[in-house]
Amino acid sequence: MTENYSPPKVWTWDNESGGHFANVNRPISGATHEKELSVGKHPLQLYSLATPNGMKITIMLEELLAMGHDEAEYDAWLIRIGDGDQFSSGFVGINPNSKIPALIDQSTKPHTRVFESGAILMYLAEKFGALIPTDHATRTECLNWLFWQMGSAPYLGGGFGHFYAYAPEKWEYPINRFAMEVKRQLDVLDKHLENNKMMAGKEYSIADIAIWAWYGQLALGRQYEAAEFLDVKSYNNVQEWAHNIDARPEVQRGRKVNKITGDLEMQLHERHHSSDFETKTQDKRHKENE
Ligand SMILES: N[C@@H](CCC(=O)N[C@@H](CS)C(=O)NCC(=O)O)C(=O)O
Repeated sequence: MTENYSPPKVWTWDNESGGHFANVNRPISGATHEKELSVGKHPLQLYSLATPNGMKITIMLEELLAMGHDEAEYDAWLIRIGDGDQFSSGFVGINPNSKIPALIDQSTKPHTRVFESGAILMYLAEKFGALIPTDHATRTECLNWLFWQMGSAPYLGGGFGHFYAYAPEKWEYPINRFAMEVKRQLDVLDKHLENNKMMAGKEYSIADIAIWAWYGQLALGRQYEAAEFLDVKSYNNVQEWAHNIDARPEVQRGRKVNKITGDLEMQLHERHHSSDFETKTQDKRHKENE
């Protein structure tokens, strides 16, 4: 970024703009290469990576399975977005927007494709009649917060996270602007959670799963190494809610699926069977290869 930049009349694509993800970002959509997606035997086929958006879905699926919904059995295939897997012809066929997560439900005829993490959470909640309140008023409150998350997190990830952690240099203006907004959002959550145990009231729901994946993890110090900068510990109600959700075994399992960074015992690159958590995390794989 140059000082005193004045935009040209017509924007043109500068391949060398720098920063994380510059190699996969393009101003055009569509496939860059022909490649079919792998398909497993379970009803649900998930194509994803354990980013906050990806982990919402694996947490939801682990919650559904723990409740006894066997039809929520899933194969989780790894999409390495840093390598451009989201631009394969197969992936673009199920999500023309080339972003993880994307899901195929093979139990319907014809198969159903679902993309956008909020839409996937709603699809699964409605399909199984779980983790979404049934009375209209509480359901509406759940959807208020689910859509709040979908609209708000781009300021956290694409705004604050990008400029604080990923941009080629630290620029004060965007960091200030997005830090202010993220702190305002944390305050919105903190005030709501003062009088509500969970986002939609008393019961844990898809709104909690969606918001926890972004803001809960931020509060727990797992995002952008920004815990001190944003003083996340000062949001006491968010802290309590985030720790409560983090303690759920289903959340702990869901966090591991399609994870390719961090501690080896937390990384389950692909999940095809519930026993994979015991036998196929990367620490076990490394031991096998020793
Ligand atoms: N609104 C979408 C956002 C999905 C999204 O941004 N996914 C990112 C990873 S968290 C991605 O796939 N990025 C790849 C790319 O931009 O090429 C959702 O919630 O599903």
